[in-house]
Amino acid sequence: MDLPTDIKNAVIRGHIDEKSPYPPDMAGQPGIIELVERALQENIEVGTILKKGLVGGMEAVGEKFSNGEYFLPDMLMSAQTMKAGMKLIEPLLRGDAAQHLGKVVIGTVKGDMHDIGKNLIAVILEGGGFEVIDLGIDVSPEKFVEQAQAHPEAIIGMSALLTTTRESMRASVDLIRESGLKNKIIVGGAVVTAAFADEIGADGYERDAPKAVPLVKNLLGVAG
Ligand code: B12
Repeated sequence: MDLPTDIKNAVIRGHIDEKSPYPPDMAGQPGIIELVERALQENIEVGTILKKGLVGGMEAVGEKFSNGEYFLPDMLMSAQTMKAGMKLIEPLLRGDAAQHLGKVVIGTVKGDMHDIGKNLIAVILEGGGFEVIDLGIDVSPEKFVEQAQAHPEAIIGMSALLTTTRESMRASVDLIRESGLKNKIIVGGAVVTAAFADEIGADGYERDAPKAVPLVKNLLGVAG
C-alpha cells in the first residue's frame, strides 16, 4: 500500500475520516485523518505527505474542476479534507523557534477566499524561524497598508488564486508604495507568476512552499 497515494485519493474524494458518510462508497474506510496518522507513525517524511499526498490531491481537484468533472461543492469537500490533513502535520512543519529571525505579515487579497496555500506558507515560515502575523482572507489594500505601517520591519506577503483577484494584489502593492512605505513585498498563489510579480513591483515571488524561507531570509539579509 502506498500511503501518500491513498492520502492524495482521500483529498480528491473529500473523505475526512472513517466515520464520515461522504462519499458514500468510502464510508467505513480510512479517511485523511487515519491515513495521515498512519503515515506519520510509519515515519513517512512530512514533505512527502504534503507534496505527494495533500498538495498532489488539490492539484488533481483543480484539474477536475477545470474539465467540468467537479463542481464547487466537490472542491469544497476536498478543501476541508486537505485542511483536516494539514492540521495533523502543521506542528511538525512549525517547529518551535527560540528566537525570531524577522517578521512576516501575510494575507489573501481582497475578494479571494482561498487560504490553503497562504496557510501553508505561513506555517513553513514559522518553521523557518519567522514570526508570522496572519491577516486571513479577503484582505483589503487599506488593511495591508495599515499593517505595513504598524510593522515597518516586516515583509508583507500576499496570496491570490483568481485571475480577477490578481488585480487586488496589484492595488495592494500600489497602495503600499504610494503610502511611501518601504516594506518588502512577496507574492504567490496559483495564478501569480514571476513575470506578474515583476510587473506589479513585488520584491519576491515563490511557488514552492519550502523555498519561501530562503526567499524571506535573502530579502531580510539574514544568514542561513
Ligand atoms: C480548493 C479550491 C477552492 C476552495 C478554497 C478553499 C480554501 N479555504 O482555500 C473553494 C471551493 C472555496 C474555491 C472557490 C472558488 N474557486 Co477555487 N480552487 C481551489 C483549488 C482546487 C485548489 C487551491 C489550493 O488550495 N491549492 C493547494 C495550495 C497548496 O496551492 P496554492 O494555493 O497555489 O499555494 C502554493 C503556491 O501558489 C504558493 N503560494 C500561495 N500563496 C502564496 C503567498 C506567498 C506570499 C508566497 C511566497 C507563495 C504563495 O505556495 C503554496 C505552496 O506551494 C484550485 C485549483 C488549483 N490548481 O489551484 C481552484 C481554483 C484556484 N479556483 C478557481 C475558481 C474559479 C474558484 C471560484 C471562482 C469558483 C466559483 N465558481 O465560485 C471560487 C472563488 C471563491 C473566492 N471568491 O475566492 C480557479 C481559478 C481560475 C482563475 N484563473 O481565476 C481554480 C484555478 C480552479 C480551476 N482550475 O479552474 N476554490
